Amino acid sequence: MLVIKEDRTATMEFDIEIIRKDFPILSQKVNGQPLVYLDNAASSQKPLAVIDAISDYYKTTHSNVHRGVHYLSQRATTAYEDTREKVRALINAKLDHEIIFTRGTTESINLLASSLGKHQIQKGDEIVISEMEHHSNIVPWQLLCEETGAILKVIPVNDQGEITEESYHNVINEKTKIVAICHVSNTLGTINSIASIIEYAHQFGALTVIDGAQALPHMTVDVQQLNCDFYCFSGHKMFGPTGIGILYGKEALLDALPPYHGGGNMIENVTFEKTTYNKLPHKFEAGTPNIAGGIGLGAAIDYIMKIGYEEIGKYEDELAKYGHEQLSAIKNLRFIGDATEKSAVFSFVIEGIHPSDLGTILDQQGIAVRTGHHCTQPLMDKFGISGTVRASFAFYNTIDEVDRLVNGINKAVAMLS
Ligand code: 7TS
Repeated sequence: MLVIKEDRTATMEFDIEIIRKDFPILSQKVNGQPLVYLDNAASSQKPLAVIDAISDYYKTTHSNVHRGVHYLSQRATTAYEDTREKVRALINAKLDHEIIFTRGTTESINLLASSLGKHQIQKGDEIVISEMEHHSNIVPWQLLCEETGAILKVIPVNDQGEITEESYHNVINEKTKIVAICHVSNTLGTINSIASIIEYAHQFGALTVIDGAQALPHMTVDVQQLNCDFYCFSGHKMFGPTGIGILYGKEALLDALPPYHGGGNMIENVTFEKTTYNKLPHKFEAGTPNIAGGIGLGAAIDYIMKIGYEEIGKYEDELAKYGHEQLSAIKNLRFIGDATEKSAVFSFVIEGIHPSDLGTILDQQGIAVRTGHHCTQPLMDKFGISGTVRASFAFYNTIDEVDRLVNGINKAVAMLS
């Protein structure tokens, strides 16, 4: 039953059959079997509401934004800017212009590394990341270190795939200028205690950059409560389109940063002698943006809010609990990452079986998992493996699909052993 409350929060008695009908891609067969899509950490599927919003935009509204006086341009601008407000409300930012549209988490972090680098980082400064970061929260900081002579410091994770307070405190000191950490690990599923990580970083005057790519699809994020300086995420992992993402930053910090890309829309006035820049958020949004992507992201946010994070969380917790129990019963299966606070992501290896062989046989049964290093090669090195099989769940997955996965693995093991 659907009950839309006025404040658009928790609204639906979670009916998985109704929800699955919203995602047309899920009802197809793959290799003769009903698709089981368990690659949500790489990218999640899109509800009709998102697909229709993009299609309707191109059918009725398309025009370039921000520049036109004519009807379509104003309509497109309004629709695009509505999403900025929806994102602000979603993450409880104070101001609309603290929300910068980017292409995704990767671009958001590169923007920061570039602009902070020009502005605030000097030789000998320290930038702290963790061992569980995605390559997109490693390489931009390495590039910055190469350019400036800053030093990259890494917080190790323990055998369960957690950052302990002690290991974190050991790498922070007065030289730390930036702490860049994921909210939720894409490989381990670990949910980091970012509120206390942020609080401790601030005691040393360091800026905090949170990679929230794997958080927004599953849980409420409140940037004011977290008190993070910057927070980054991608639309396509939260049921929205590819090619659109968000950089949130505190107003004063964004104001102080130099622009990232130069071009149209980001300027106030241009002469050959000197250019002055537009105000926030446009200063960081050069060129024609991904308008349809922005509008699609707005529809994805509406969709998430219609179900409510509370309902999503409760349902995914059940999936995770059942998945953990069932996978644990498979002989010779070893979880990579078994944190106490964990999302519905299972990375594992099975003794004597190569992850890609297992993934291929699962695919033959219509089950989509990801195999490999998941863009976390240093983490694979820490665990002494080259890759894992990763099954990552979303709220449209079912208990039945956990069973299909477990049966599929057992079948693969019988074939490969
Ligand atoms: N940070 C985390 C924690 C991620 O999981 C990813 C993508 C990114 C950053 C980069 O996001 P993008 O949208 O800019 O590409 N993670 C994955 C994954 O786990 N498998 O494929 C992409």
